[in-house]
Amino acid sequence: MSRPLSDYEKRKQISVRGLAGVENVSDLKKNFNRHLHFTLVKDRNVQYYYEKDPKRIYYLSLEFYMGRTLQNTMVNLGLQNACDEATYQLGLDMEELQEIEEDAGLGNGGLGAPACFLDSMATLGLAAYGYGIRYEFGIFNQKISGGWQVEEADDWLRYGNPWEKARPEYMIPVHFYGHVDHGPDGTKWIDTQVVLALPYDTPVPGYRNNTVNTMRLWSARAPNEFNLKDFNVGGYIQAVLDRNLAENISRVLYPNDNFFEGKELRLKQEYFVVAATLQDIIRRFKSSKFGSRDPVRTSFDAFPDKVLASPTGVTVGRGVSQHWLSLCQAWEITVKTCAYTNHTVLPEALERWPIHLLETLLPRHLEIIYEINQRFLDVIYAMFPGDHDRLRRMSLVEEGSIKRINMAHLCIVGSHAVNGVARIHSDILKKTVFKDFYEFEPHKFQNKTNGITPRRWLVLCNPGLAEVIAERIGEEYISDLDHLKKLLAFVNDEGFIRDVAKVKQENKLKFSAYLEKEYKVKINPNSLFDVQVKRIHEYKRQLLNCLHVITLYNRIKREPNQHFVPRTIMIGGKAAPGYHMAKMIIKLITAIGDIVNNDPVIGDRLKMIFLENYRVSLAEKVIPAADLSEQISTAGTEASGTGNMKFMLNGALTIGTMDGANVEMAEEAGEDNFFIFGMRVEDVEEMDKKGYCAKDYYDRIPELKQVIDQLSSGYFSPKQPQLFKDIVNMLMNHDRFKVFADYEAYIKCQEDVSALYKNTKEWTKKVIINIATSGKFSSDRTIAQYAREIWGVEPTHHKIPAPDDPRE
Ligand code: GLG
Repeated sequence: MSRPLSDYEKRKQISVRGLAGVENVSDLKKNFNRHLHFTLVKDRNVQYYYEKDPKRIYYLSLEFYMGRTLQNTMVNLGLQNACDEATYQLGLDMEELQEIEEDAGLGNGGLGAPACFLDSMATLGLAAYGYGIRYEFGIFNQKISGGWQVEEADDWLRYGNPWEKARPEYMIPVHFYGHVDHGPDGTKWIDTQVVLALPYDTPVPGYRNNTVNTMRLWSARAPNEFNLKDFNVGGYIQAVLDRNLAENISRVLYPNDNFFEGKELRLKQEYFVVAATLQDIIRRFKSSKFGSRDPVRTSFDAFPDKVLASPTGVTVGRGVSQHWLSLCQAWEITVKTCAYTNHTVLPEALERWPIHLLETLLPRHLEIIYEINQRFLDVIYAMFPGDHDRLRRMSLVEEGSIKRINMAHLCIVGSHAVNGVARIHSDILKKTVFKDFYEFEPHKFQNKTNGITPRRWLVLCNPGLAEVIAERIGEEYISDLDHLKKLLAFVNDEGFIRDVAKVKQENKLKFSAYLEKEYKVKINPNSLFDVQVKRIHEYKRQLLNCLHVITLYNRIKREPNQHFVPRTIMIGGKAAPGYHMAKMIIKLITAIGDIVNNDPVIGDRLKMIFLENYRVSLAEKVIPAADLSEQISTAGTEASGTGNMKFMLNGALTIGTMDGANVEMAEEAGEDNFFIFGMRVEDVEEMDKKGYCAKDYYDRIPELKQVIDQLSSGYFSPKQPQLFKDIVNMLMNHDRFKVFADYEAYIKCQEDVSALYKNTKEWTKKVIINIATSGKFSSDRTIAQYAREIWGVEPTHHKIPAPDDPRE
């Protein structure tokens, strides 16, 4: 008796008889692979990395300010022209389509750096992963109403997100609360509440190298049994509703820039991303050739050779008990694996978590932190016997009315490398903020000056400029920005000067048309476009800019028949919703605009515009149109800045203080091609010792006095004369950022700007020199340095075969 046919065999018989139609095995195989690759995004890179098993780079960040993805994808895949043409033939307008996409606003501003880094890591062929949180609501949308900022929720996922792919198969549990049991068979963290971390993957394509990396963002999900354990009648509905509580973890981005708000939900977010990511990393490590799936026998010795995590926070904990390592071993691996990048020195921005929050949320971790601190301080004490003050300064635990954990200290102790983000910033870390730590372990301290990706910040946003550059030096500069140096040969080339000036003029016209269409404001496209776009913060000194605008206004009013170089000052940026002074600054900017823009004596010689809802997609429009870039923070306060670099690359000249990356930008361009003014860090330190007295400047400088008196008397707020008293009071009596001290130098420097602007040719020459010397500020250079000097990997530049390559 023959065995019954299997279903497969039956189907095969049917298909042999031709009943199954046109099935073609090779087509199906192809479609299956395409589906795997394009729909399920099971990328061959994953396979590639699995086979080669290179050292993986894990870039952890609470913020990935990505902006839009469509055009970036087309640029990096080399599809832009084809897509333009195809949509055109279909009767569609590509630019219109692009405008429909929502910005992925999962960041606060300055920290656009992580987004640029993902692009560069893929372009350099590194096996890198971005890990963060998939906030359901990104940075709020800013509306201006009656001159005030109003926040609106950023419901960016409302219409879905075509770029992401959920990966429920890699869901990971994260534990919170509970308590610690020091029982006879070891220490256990028990009775915890579990939240699931559901990963969403977004592809990160490199620039024309067929590499696609992954950005994995975690979303919080309540487990099915959430709060259901002891429900009674009626409890069930409540338990289901309460699932929201757990899922709130990934609900919303905290909208602070350079400010620490010690909220429990924020601590949960930080632990959530780190705990989920670490488990994911360890899972990947164990499924590699070096790991073993059997936890008892897993050797973690190779872990630091295969894994590098670059977090802005550090955690340890469950790994220890789950994976059979001693605390000593675990700590050694942690230090070898982690590298810490610091992004600010402002004390109010550094995280110091109250002990009581950690005690309830992460009791076992707090114990381990105490243990780490004890062992660390023992070493310090052995090195500096009797130096109790040093112990107090360096301790991870700060005593005081509220006991706190200093997270920066924990990061330094827990990493093998610590870096700042511009040379001056890294120096300040060594000299002041982390001085004791530098004395203890000088070898850990490094600098990695920030950079930006030339793909988004030139090719994508300024195609006109990219084109005239390519006409002279070819396209190599797009993946090796140092090639821009070749443009120095064209500084006196009449044709090139004309082309560069023409592109700028076209960008200005385009932006003017955009402002008129979207915001109904008319500006003079022949005026000098003077732009300050960044978060609104006292240290960035938008107020200094305001004082200049009012000074210009007063000068025109005083001598209306004099010649003035027409200017349009544009300021844009979001204020943290709880930051009163920043919100007042926005109101002041709009109030000055109301007076200046409507004064018939002024005409179109001076305009002050507030750019509403500044975000990545608006930056892509305004930066290529700018003549002058304002980078005017008090020396020593802006760690690096990255907007400054975007302007330089797009042919704006910079007016700036010797702060952050400005210092290196001026060095590259030559100080003659840069408008530098104001106090240096040393001057600021001097002044701090002597004491800063705003009133001295007010008394001594008549134009400054006039401006301040106008603000106090309600000249710019006639209906509410008292409106700006808080600002005046701050400037006069407790200005941490010493606006008046730089006023005179700033005004003088702005006069130089206007004088040069009259001579288009000389201006454009300096523009060309700036573009030509901006190569250092490519994030490709930044990432190559991180790779070689901290992460211990070599950029490859390799190009892997394309998915439908016949060789595959
Ligand atoms: C910080 C700093 C910036 C820096 C950025 C990226 O304030 O100066 O460029 O990080 O390193 N909060 C920020 O934006």
